[in-house]
Amino acid sequence: MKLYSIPHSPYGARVSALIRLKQLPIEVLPPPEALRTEGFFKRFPLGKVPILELDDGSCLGESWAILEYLEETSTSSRSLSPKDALARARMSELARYADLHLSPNALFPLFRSALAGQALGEDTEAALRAELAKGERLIQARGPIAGRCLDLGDVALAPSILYLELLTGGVGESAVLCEFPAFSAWWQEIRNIPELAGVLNGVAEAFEAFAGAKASA
Ligand SMILES: N[C@@H](CCC(=O)N[C@@H](CS)C(=O)NCC(=O)O)C(=O)O
Repeated sequence: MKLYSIPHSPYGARVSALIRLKQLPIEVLPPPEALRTEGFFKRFPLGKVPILELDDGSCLGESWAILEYLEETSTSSRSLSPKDALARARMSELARYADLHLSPNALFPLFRSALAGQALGEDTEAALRAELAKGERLIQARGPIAGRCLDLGDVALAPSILYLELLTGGVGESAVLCEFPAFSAWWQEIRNIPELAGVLNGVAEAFEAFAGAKASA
């Protein structure tokens, strides 16, 4: 199998992290067609990376679908999905928080402000805190990673928090995240997991290059 992604993609980073955590023999490559071209859309109907190309040549898009597929089908001894149905539902809840709450309501506006070189407006700051407060409650309910198993929910959320840091200029921990103790402690645990730290550091470097290129364009 192959994973097509771009180096600064937070969604691709989720899958790269899973590949490392489970030591899967999947090569991570740039997409074989340029993004947003007719050829890309023809081959990959959703028009986004990451894309997992299976051994029979068929393709699967959407990072969460890819994570679940790899988790279910790989023979790795490391499980990232709890056996208990409620714990599994809470894992998906965290991923959906990242995709349906934190990203659209807070990170995307932050991304637009940061790339335009604008200071954060009051609305953007308020939305960011409101979304982090939601995450704080979810993370508190799940408890520290040390007391349970790292799961796909943690893996899905981690790149979003990296982006929060990059976009708010934090190093190690952004000032705004410090206001949320359970979230902050979770982030420190994530940063201490070598496979995750390796992937996140790679995304941070790629983002700096991407943002630098945008700024000088
Ligand atoms: N919901 C999708 C989001 C994927 C996504 O937005 N990918 C971005 C890169 S981070 C992309 O492909 N952008 C290219 C474009 O929009 O043309 C997922 O979870 O995989």
